[in-house]
Amino acid sequence: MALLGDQEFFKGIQPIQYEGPESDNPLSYKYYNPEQVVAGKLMKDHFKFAVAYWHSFCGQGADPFGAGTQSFPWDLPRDPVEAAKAKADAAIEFITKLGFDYYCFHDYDLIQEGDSLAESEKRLGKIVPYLKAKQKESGVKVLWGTANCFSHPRYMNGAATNPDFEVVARAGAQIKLALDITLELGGENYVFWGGREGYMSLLNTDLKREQDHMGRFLGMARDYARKHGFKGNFFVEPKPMEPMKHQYDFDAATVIGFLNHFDLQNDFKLNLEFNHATLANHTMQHEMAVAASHNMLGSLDANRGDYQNGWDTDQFPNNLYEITEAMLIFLMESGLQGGGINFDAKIRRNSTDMDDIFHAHIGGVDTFAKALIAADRVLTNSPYKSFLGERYSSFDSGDGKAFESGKLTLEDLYRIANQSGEPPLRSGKQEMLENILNQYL
Ligand code: XUL
Ligand code: CO
Repeated sequence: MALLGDQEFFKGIQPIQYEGPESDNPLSYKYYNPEQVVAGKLMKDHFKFAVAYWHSFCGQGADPFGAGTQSFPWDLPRDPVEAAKAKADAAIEFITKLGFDYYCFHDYDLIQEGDSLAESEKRLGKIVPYLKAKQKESGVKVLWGTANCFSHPRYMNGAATNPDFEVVARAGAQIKLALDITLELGGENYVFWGGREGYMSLLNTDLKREQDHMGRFLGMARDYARKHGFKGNFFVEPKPMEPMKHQYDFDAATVIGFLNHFDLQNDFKLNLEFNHATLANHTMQHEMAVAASHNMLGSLDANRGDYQNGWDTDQFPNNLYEITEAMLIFLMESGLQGGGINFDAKIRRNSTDMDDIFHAHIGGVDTFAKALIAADRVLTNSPYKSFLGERYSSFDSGDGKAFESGKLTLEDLYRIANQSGEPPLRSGKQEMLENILNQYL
Protein backbone atom coordinates (compact mmCIF):
# COMPACT_ATOMS: atom_id res chain seq x y z
CA MET A 1 0.00 0.00 0.00
CA ALA A 2 1.42 3.38 -0.95
CA LEU A 3 1.58 5.51 2.12
CA LEU A 4 2.41 9.18 2.38
CA GLY A 5 2.11 9.22 -1.40
CA ASP A 6 4.68 11.09 -3.46
CA GLN A 7 2.16 13.81 -4.12
CA GLU A 8 2.67 16.87 -1.94
CA PHE A 9 -0.63 18.75 -1.73
CA PHE A 10 0.58 21.78 0.22
CA LYS A 11 3.61 22.52 -1.92
CA GLY A 12 6.28 24.77 -0.60
CA ILE A 13 4.85 24.88 2.92
CA GLN A 14 7.33 23.67 5.51
CA PRO A 15 6.33 22.32 8.92
CA ILE A 16 5.08 25.23 11.02
CA GLN A 17 7.52 26.06 13.82
CA TYR A 18 7.44 28.24 16.89
CA GLU A 19 9.42 31.37 16.02
CA GLY A 20 8.27 33.70 18.80
CA PRO A 21 6.39 37.02 18.78
CA GLU A 22 9.19 38.91 17.02
CA SER A 23 9.05 36.77 13.88
CA ASP A 24 7.45 38.30 10.80
CA ASN A 25 7.02 34.94 9.09
CA PRO A 26 3.25 34.50 8.77
CA LEU A 27 3.68 30.73 8.51
CA SER A 28 5.05 30.37 12.03
CA TYR A 29 3.67 30.21 15.55
CA LYS A 30 4.29 33.37 17.52
CA TYR A 31 2.94 32.20 20.89
CA TYR A 32 2.29 28.46 20.62
CA ASN A 33 5.44 26.73 21.72
CA PRO A 34 4.39 23.09 22.13
CA GLU A 35 7.27 22.31 24.51
CA GLN A 36 6.79 25.36 26.75
CA VAL A 37 5.52 24.62 30.25
CA VAL A 38 2.54 26.70 31.39
CA ALA A 39 0.90 26.01 34.74
CA GLY A 40 2.97 22.86 35.20
CA LYS A 41 2.15 21.25 31.86
CA LEU A 42 3.43 21.37 28.27
CA MET A 43 1.33 23.58 26.02
CA LYS A 44 0.71 20.71 23.60
CA ASP A 45 -0.64 18.56 26.44
CA HIS A 46 -2.91 21.31 27.69
CA PHE A 47 -4.58 21.75 24.33
CA LYS A 48 -4.48 18.52 22.30
CA PHE A 49 -5.24 20.54 19.17
CA ALA A 50 -7.26 18.76 16.48
CA VAL A 51 -8.11 19.50 12.86
CA ALA A 52 -11.77 19.02 11.83
CA TYR A 53 -11.71 16.76 8.77
CA TRP A 54 -15.02 18.10 7.47
CA HIS A 55 -14.18 21.80 7.33
CA SER A 56 -10.61 21.52 6.15
CA PHE A 57 -10.82 18.69 3.62
CA CYS A 58 -14.50 18.30 2.64
CA GLY A 59 -16.11 21.73 2.51
CA GLN A 60 -15.43 23.69 -0.64
CA GLY A 61 -16.92 27.03 0.33
CA ALA A 62 -20.46 26.55 -1.01
CA ASP A 63 -23.13 28.71 0.60
CA PRO A 64 -26.91 29.04 -0.01
CA PHE A 65 -26.18 31.63 -2.70
CA GLY A 66 -23.46 29.97 -4.67
CA ALA A 67 -21.28 27.00 -5.48
CA GLY A 68 -17.99 26.12 -3.87
CA THR A 69 -15.01 28.29 -4.70
CA GLN A 70 -12.27 26.07 -3.32
CA SER A 71 -11.19 23.34 -5.68
CA PHE A 72 -8.85 20.95 -3.94
CA PRO A 73 -6.52 18.62 -5.82
CA TRP A 74 -7.53 15.71 -3.55
CA ASP A 75 -11.09 15.91 -4.89
CA LEU A 76 -9.93 15.11 -8.46
CA PRO A 77 -10.12 11.29 -8.50
CA ARG A 78 -13.60 10.14 -9.54
CA ASP A 79 -13.54 6.79 -7.84
CA PRO A 80 -14.74 7.33 -4.24
CA VAL A 81 -12.05 5.10 -2.74
CA GLU A 82 -9.26 6.80 -4.69
CA ALA A 83 -10.68 10.23 -3.79
CA ALA A 84 -10.88 9.23 -0.11
CA LYS A 85 -7.27 8.01 -0.13
CA ALA A 86 -6.07 11.24 -1.72
CA LYS A 87 -8.02 13.19 0.88
CA ALA A 88 -6.45 11.11 3.67
CA ASP A 89 -2.98 11.79 2.21
CA ALA A 90 -3.72 15.53 2.15
CA ALA A 91 -5.18 15.46 5.66
CA ILE A 92 -2.22 13.70 7.23
CA GLU A 93 0.21 15.96 5.37
CA PHE A 94 -1.64 19.03 6.63
CA ILE A 95 -2.01 17.84 10.24
CA THR A 96 1.64 16.84 10.36
CA LYS A 97 2.83 20.13 8.89
CA LEU A 98 0.81 22.03 11.49
CA GLY A 99 2.47 19.93 14.19
CA PHE A 100 -0.90 18.75 15.53
CA ASP A 101 -1.34 15.32 17.09
CA TYR A 102 -5.07 14.91 16.44
CA TYR A 103 -8.01 15.10 14.06
CA CYS A 104 -11.78 14.64 14.40
CA PHE A 105 -14.09 13.18 11.77
CA HIS A 106 -17.64 12.27 10.78
CA ASP A 107 -18.01 8.83 9.19
CA TYR A 108 -18.76 10.17 5.71
CA ASP A 109 -16.07 12.83 5.84
CA LEU A 110 -13.64 9.95 5.37
CA ILE A 111 -15.35 8.60 2.27
CA GLN A 112 -18.48 9.46 0.34
CA GLU A 113 -21.59 7.63 1.60
CA GLY A 114 -22.77 4.85 -0.76
CA ASP A 115 -26.24 4.29 -2.20
CA SER A 116 -27.04 1.61 0.38
CA LEU A 117 -26.02 0.78 3.93
CA ALA A 118 -24.09 -2.26 2.66
CA GLU A 119 -22.20 -0.19 0.07
CA SER A 120 -21.38 2.46 2.69
CA GLU A 121 -20.06 -0.19 5.05
CA LYS A 122 -17.95 -1.63 2.23
CA ARG A 123 -16.47 1.78 1.48
CA LEU A 124 -15.64 2.45 5.13
CA GLY A 125 -13.95 -0.96 5.13
CA LYS A 126 -11.63 0.30 2.37
CA ILE A 127 -10.64 3.68 3.79
CA VAL A 128 -10.35 2.85 7.49
CA PRO A 129 -7.37 0.44 7.14
CA TYR A 130 -5.69 2.99 4.88
CA LEU A 131 -6.11 5.75 7.46
CA LYS A 132 -5.07 3.44 10.26
CA ALA A 133 -1.79 2.73 8.49
CA LYS A 134 -1.26 6.44 7.84
CA GLN A 135 -1.92 7.21 11.50
CA LYS A 136 0.62 4.61 12.50
CA GLU A 137 3.19 6.00 10.11
CA SER A 138 2.72 9.64 11.12
CA GLY A 139 1.78 9.34 14.80
CA VAL A 140 -1.44 11.33 14.19
CA LYS A 141 -4.37 10.22 16.38
CA VAL A 142 -8.15 10.58 16.54
CA LEU A 143 -9.46 12.92 19.26
CA TRP A 144 -13.04 11.93 18.49
CA GLY A 145 -15.20 10.35 15.86
CA THR A 146 -18.86 10.99 15.13
CA ALA A 147 -21.59 10.16 12.62
CA ASN A 148 -23.18 12.53 10.17
CA CYS A 149 -26.87 11.83 10.85
CA PHE A 150 -28.07 15.17 9.56
CA SER A 151 -27.05 15.73 5.91
CA HIS A 152 -28.86 12.89 4.15
CA PRO A 153 -32.50 13.66 3.19
CA ARG A 154 -33.67 10.60 5.19
CA TYR A 155 -32.83 12.55 8.36
CA MET A 156 -34.89 15.62 7.49
CA ASN A 157 -37.21 14.90 10.45
CA GLY A 158 -34.41 13.81 12.77
CA ALA A 159 -32.33 10.68 13.34
CA ALA A 160 -32.83 9.22 16.85
CA THR A 161 -35.85 11.51 17.27
CA ASN A 162 -37.41 10.78 13.88
CA PRO A 163 -41.17 10.05 14.11
CA ASP A 164 -40.59 7.05 11.81
CA PHE A 165 -39.01 3.99 13.46
CA GLU A 166 -37.42 2.87 10.18
CA VAL A 167 -35.32 6.03 10.16
CA VAL A 168 -34.40 5.57 13.84
CA ALA A 169 -33.20 2.04 13.04
CA ARG A 170 -31.22 3.35 10.05
CA ALA A 171 -29.58 5.95 12.27
CA GLY A 172 -28.78 3.19 14.78
CA ALA A 173 -27.06 1.17 12.07
CA GLN A 174 -25.03 4.19 11.06
CA ILE A 175 -23.99 4.93 14.64
CA LYS A 176 -22.95 1.28 15.09
CA LEU A 177 -20.62 1.56 12.10
CA ALA A 178 -19.33 4.96 13.24
CA LEU A 179 -18.52 3.49 16.66
CA ASP A 180 -16.81 0.52 14.99
CA ILE A 181 -14.55 2.76 12.92
CA THR A 182 -13.83 5.12 15.81
CA LEU A 183 -12.72 2.10 17.84
CA GLU A 184 -10.68 0.76 14.93
CA LEU A 185 -8.89 4.10 14.51
CA GLY A 186 -8.19 4.34 18.24
CA GLY A 187 -10.51 7.32 18.76
CA GLU A 188 -10.12 8.69 22.27
CA ASN A 189 -13.72 9.96 22.48
CA TYR A 190 -17.01 9.82 20.60
CA VAL A 191 -19.29 12.82 19.94
CA PHE A 192 -23.04 13.13 19.47
CA TRP A 193 -24.12 16.39 17.95
CA GLY A 194 -27.89 16.20 17.46
CA GLY A 195 -27.87 17.82 14.05
CA ARG A 196 -31.57 17.42 13.36
CA GLU A 197 -32.67 16.25 16.80
CA GLY A 198 -35.27 18.90 17.46
CA TYR A 199 -38.30 20.26 15.68
CA MET A 200 -39.54 22.97 13.35
CA SER A 201 -43.16 22.99 14.58
CA LEU A 202 -44.87 21.58 17.65
CA LEU A 203 -48.02 21.13 15.55
CA ASN A 204 -46.53 17.91 14.17
CA THR A 205 -44.25 16.93 17.06
CA ASP A 206 -44.61 14.72 20.14
CA LEU A 207 -41.78 16.32 22.08
CA LYS A 208 -41.78 13.92 25.04
CA ARG A 209 -41.77 10.82 22.88
CA GLU A 210 -38.93 12.15 20.72
CA GLN A 211 -36.81 13.00 23.76
CA ASP A 212 -37.48 9.57 25.30
CA HIS A 213 -36.31 7.99 22.05
CA MET A 214 -33.13 10.03 22.11
CA GLY A 215 -32.38 9.00 25.70
CA ARG A 216 -32.90 5.34 24.85
CA PHE A 217 -30.83 5.64 21.68
CA LEU A 218 -27.83 7.18 23.45
CA GLY A 219 -27.99 4.43 26.08
CA MET A 220 -27.95 1.76 23.35
CA ALA A 221 -24.95 3.37 21.67
CA ARG A 222 -23.11 3.57 25.00
CA ASP A 223 -23.85 -0.09 25.79
CA TYR A 224 -22.68 -1.24 22.36
CA ALA A 225 -19.41 0.70 22.48
CA ARG A 226 -18.60 -0.35 26.04
CA LYS A 227 -19.28 -3.98 25.13
CA HIS A 228 -16.73 -3.65 22.34
CA GLY A 229 -14.03 -2.19 24.56
CA PHE A 230 -14.47 1.57 24.12
CA LYS A 231 -12.90 3.17 27.18
CA GLY A 232 -13.17 6.85 26.20
CA ASN A 233 -15.79 9.45 26.93
CA PHE A 234 -18.99 10.08 25.07
CA PHE A 235 -19.66 13.74 24.50
CA VAL A 236 -22.90 15.51 23.67
CA GLU A 237 -22.42 18.81 21.84
CA PRO A 238 -25.08 21.40 22.72
CA LYS A 239 -26.47 23.80 20.14
CA PRO A 240 -29.70 25.79 20.48
CA MET A 241 -30.85 26.06 16.86
CA GLU A 242 -29.81 25.53 13.23
CA PRO A 243 -30.58 23.34 11.44
CA MET A 244 -33.79 22.84 13.48
CA LYS A 245 -35.64 25.83 14.89
CA HIS A 246 -35.58 24.19 18.34
CA GLN A 247 -32.77 21.76 19.08
CA TYR A 248 -33.21 19.41 22.04
CA ASP A 249 -29.55 19.87 23.07
CA PHE A 250 -30.07 23.62 23.56
CA ASP A 251 -27.17 24.45 25.87
CA ALA A 252 -24.97 22.96 28.59
CA ALA A 253 -27.62 23.20 31.31
CA THR A 254 -30.28 21.57 29.13
CA VAL A 255 -27.99 18.71 28.10
CA ILE A 256 -26.89 18.07 31.69
CA GLY A 257 -30.53 17.84 32.78
CA PHE A 258 -31.19 15.43 29.90
CA LEU A 259 -28.17 13.23 30.69
CA ASN A 260 -29.11 13.04 34.35
CA HIS A 261 -32.74 12.27 33.54
CA PHE A 262 -31.78 9.32 31.32
CA ASP A 263 -29.07 8.09 33.70
CA LEU A 264 -26.28 8.76 31.18
CA GLN A 265 -24.24 11.08 33.43
CA ASN A 266 -21.49 8.57 34.19
CA ASP A 267 -20.44 7.96 30.59
CA PHE A 268 -21.27 11.27 28.95
CA LYS A 269 -19.63 14.67 29.18
CA LEU A 270 -20.02 17.80 27.06
CA ASN A 271 -18.27 18.98 23.92
CA LEU A 272 -18.82 22.74 24.03
CA GLU A 273 -18.51 25.02 21.02
CA PHE A 274 -17.88 28.77 21.12
CA ASN A 275 -20.27 29.62 18.28
CA HIS A 276 -23.01 27.45 19.78
CA ALA A 277 -22.64 29.28 23.09
CA THR A 278 -23.06 32.59 21.25
CA LEU A 279 -26.20 31.30 19.49
CA ALA A 280 -27.63 30.29 22.89
CA ASN A 281 -27.07 33.86 24.13
CA HIS A 282 -24.41 32.64 26.52
CA THR A 283 -20.70 33.24 26.72
CA MET A 284 -18.40 30.25 26.30
CA GLN A 285 -17.11 31.01 29.78
CA HIS A 286 -20.65 30.47 31.07
CA GLU A 287 -21.10 27.19 29.22
CA MET A 288 -17.74 25.92 30.49
CA ALA A 289 -18.52 26.94 34.07
CA VAL A 290 -21.90 25.16 33.94
CA ALA A 291 -20.33 21.97 32.54
CA ALA A 292 -17.46 22.09 35.03
CA SER A 293 -19.84 22.52 37.95
CA HIS A 294 -21.29 19.10 37.03
CA ASN A 295 -17.89 17.55 36.37
CA MET A 296 -18.73 17.33 32.68
CA LEU A 297 -16.23 19.64 30.96
CA GLY A 298 -15.19 17.20 28.25
CA SER A 299 -13.90 18.88 25.10
CA LEU A 300 -14.06 22.16 23.15
CA ASP A 301 -14.92 23.01 19.56
CA ALA A 302 -12.94 26.15 18.82
CA ASN A 303 -14.36 28.81 16.54
CA ARG A 304 -16.24 32.06 16.76
CA GLY A 305 -19.59 33.36 15.57
CA ASP A 306 -20.51 36.67 14.10
CA TYR A 307 -21.78 38.96 16.84
CA GLN A 308 -23.95 40.91 14.42
CA ASN A 309 -25.79 38.32 12.33
CA GLY A 310 -26.53 35.45 14.75
CA TRP A 311 -25.61 32.57 12.42
CA ASP A 312 -23.34 29.63 12.97
CA THR A 313 -20.55 31.11 10.86
CA ASP A 314 -17.80 28.84 12.28
CA GLN A 315 -15.05 31.39 11.81
CA PHE A 316 -11.60 30.69 13.14
CA PRO A 317 -11.15 31.98 16.68
CA ASN A 318 -9.21 35.21 17.15
CA ASN A 319 -10.99 36.94 20.01
CA LEU A 320 -8.29 37.06 22.66
CA TYR A 321 -10.48 38.43 25.42
CA GLU A 322 -13.17 35.78 24.92
CA ILE A 323 -10.66 32.94 24.87
CA THR A 324 -8.79 34.26 27.91
CA GLU A 325 -12.06 34.20 29.86
CA ALA A 326 -12.51 30.59 28.71
CA MET A 327 -8.93 29.73 29.66
CA LEU A 328 -9.53 30.98 33.20
CA ILE A 329 -12.14 28.23 33.64
CA PHE A 330 -9.94 25.78 31.75
CA LEU A 331 -7.01 26.31 34.13
CA MET A 332 -9.09 26.49 37.28
CA GLU A 333 -10.64 23.14 36.31
CA SER A 334 -7.24 21.61 35.44
CA GLY A 335 -8.20 21.12 31.80
CA LEU A 336 -10.69 18.94 30.00
CA GLN A 337 -11.89 15.44 30.69
CA GLY A 338 -10.52 13.35 27.87
CA GLY A 339 -11.00 15.94 25.15
CA GLY A 340 -8.98 18.67 23.46
CA ILE A 341 -9.37 21.73 21.28
CA ASN A 342 -10.90 20.87 17.92
CA PHE A 343 -10.95 23.62 15.28
CA ASP A 344 -14.54 23.25 14.15
CA ALA A 345 -14.00 26.24 11.90
CA LYS A 346 -13.86 27.03 8.21
CA ILE A 347 -12.10 29.60 6.10
CA ARG A 348 -14.26 32.16 4.31
CA ARG A 349 -15.64 31.45 0.86
CA ASN A 350 -13.25 33.90 -0.76
CA SER A 351 -10.19 32.38 0.93
CA THR A 352 -9.11 30.28 -2.01
CA ASP A 353 -5.35 29.79 -1.68
CA MET A 354 -3.85 26.52 -0.47
CA ASP A 355 -2.08 28.30 2.38
CA ASP A 356 -5.27 29.88 3.76
CA ILE A 357 -6.12 26.95 6.04
CA PHE A 358 -2.61 27.18 7.46
CA HIS A 359 -3.01 30.85 8.33
CA ALA A 360 -6.44 30.10 9.79
CA HIS A 361 -5.18 27.35 12.12
CA ILE A 362 -2.02 29.26 13.05
CA GLY A 363 -4.14 32.23 14.13
CA GLY A 364 -6.47 30.03 16.18
CA VAL A 365 -3.62 28.18 17.84
CA ASP A 366 -1.73 31.36 18.70
CA THR A 367 -4.85 32.94 20.16
CA PHE A 368 -5.30 29.94 22.48
CA ALA A 369 -1.62 29.96 23.44
CA LYS A 370 -1.61 33.68 24.17
CA ALA A 371 -4.85 33.34 26.13
CA LEU A 372 -3.51 30.42 28.17
CA ILE A 373 -0.40 32.38 29.13
CA ALA A 374 -2.50 35.42 30.03
CA ALA A 375 -4.98 33.39 32.08
CA ASP A 376 -2.16 31.67 33.94
CA ARG A 377 -0.64 35.04 34.82
CA VAL A 378 -4.00 36.37 35.95
CA LEU A 379 -4.39 33.35 38.23
CA THR A 380 -0.88 33.38 39.65
CA ASN A 381 0.22 37.05 39.66
CA SER A 382 -2.93 39.11 40.04
CA PRO A 383 -5.33 39.51 42.97
CA TYR A 384 -8.06 37.78 40.85
CA LYS A 385 -8.10 34.44 42.66
CA SER A 386 -7.76 35.85 46.12
CA PHE A 387 -10.60 38.26 45.37
CA LEU A 388 -12.81 35.36 44.32
CA GLY A 389 -11.92 33.41 47.48
CA GLU A 390 -12.45 36.46 49.67
CA ARG A 391 -15.85 37.15 48.12
CA TYR A 392 -17.21 33.85 49.47
CA SER A 393 -15.19 33.76 52.68
CA SER A 394 -18.27 34.20 54.87
CA PHE A 395 -19.05 30.56 54.04
CA ASP A 396 -15.63 29.35 55.21
CA SER A 397 -16.39 29.40 58.93
CA GLY A 398 -19.13 29.92 61.50
CA ASP A 399 -22.77 30.06 60.43
CA GLY A 400 -21.88 30.30 56.72
CA LYS A 401 -19.99 27.04 56.91
CA ALA A 402 -22.84 25.44 58.87
CA PHE A 403 -25.23 26.57 56.09
CA GLU A 404 -23.07 25.04 53.36
CA SER A 405 -22.86 21.74 55.18
CA GLY A 406 -26.63 21.55 55.61
CA LYS A 407 -26.66 22.12 59.36
CA LEU A 408 -29.02 25.10 59.38
CA THR A 409 -32.79 25.42 58.96
CA LEU A 410 -34.80 28.32 57.61
CA GLU A 411 -35.63 29.22 61.24
CA ASP A 412 -31.87 29.45 61.91
CA LEU A 413 -31.52 31.94 59.04
CA TYR A 414 -34.38 33.95 60.58
CA ARG A 415 -32.64 33.98 63.96
CA ILE A 416 -29.22 34.89 62.51
CA ALA A 417 -30.66 37.69 60.37
CA ASN A 418 -32.42 39.16 63.38
CA GLN A 419 -29.18 39.15 65.36
CA SER A 420 -27.04 40.63 62.58
CA GLY A 421 -29.12 43.53 61.36
CA GLU A 422 -28.90 44.97 57.83
CA PRO A 423 -25.96 43.39 55.91
CA PRO A 424 -23.41 45.89 54.53
CA LEU A 425 -23.14 46.37 50.75
CA ARG A 426 -20.08 44.62 49.30
CA SER A 427 -18.92 45.70 45.83
CA GLY A 428 -18.67 43.06 43.09
CA LYS A 429 -15.67 45.00 41.72
CA GLN A 430 -16.47 44.01 38.14
CA GLU A 431 -14.68 46.93 36.49
CA MET A 432 -11.52 46.34 38.53
CA LEU A 433 -11.52 42.66 37.51
CA GLU A 434 -12.08 43.53 33.85
CA ASN A 435 -9.07 45.85 34.04
CA ILE A 436 -6.96 43.07 35.57
CA LEU A 437 -7.85 40.78 32.67
CA ASN A 438 -6.93 43.49 30.14
CA GLN A 439 -3.67 44.16 31.92
CA TYR A 440 -2.46 40.60 31.32
CA LEU A 441 -3.60 40.11 27.70
C1 XUL B 1 -22.32 21.78 13.82
C2 XUL B 1 -21.17 21.23 14.53
C3 XUL B 1 -20.71 19.87 14.10
C4 XUL B 1 -20.30 18.99 15.23
C5 XUL B 1 -20.01 17.57 14.81
O1 XUL B 1 -22.68 23.06 14.20
O2 XUL B 1 -20.60 21.86 15.39
O3 XUL B 1 -19.67 20.04 13.21
O4 XUL B 1 -19.18 19.48 15.88
O5 XUL B 1 -21.06 16.97 14.17
CO1 CO C 1 -18.96 21.45 16.58
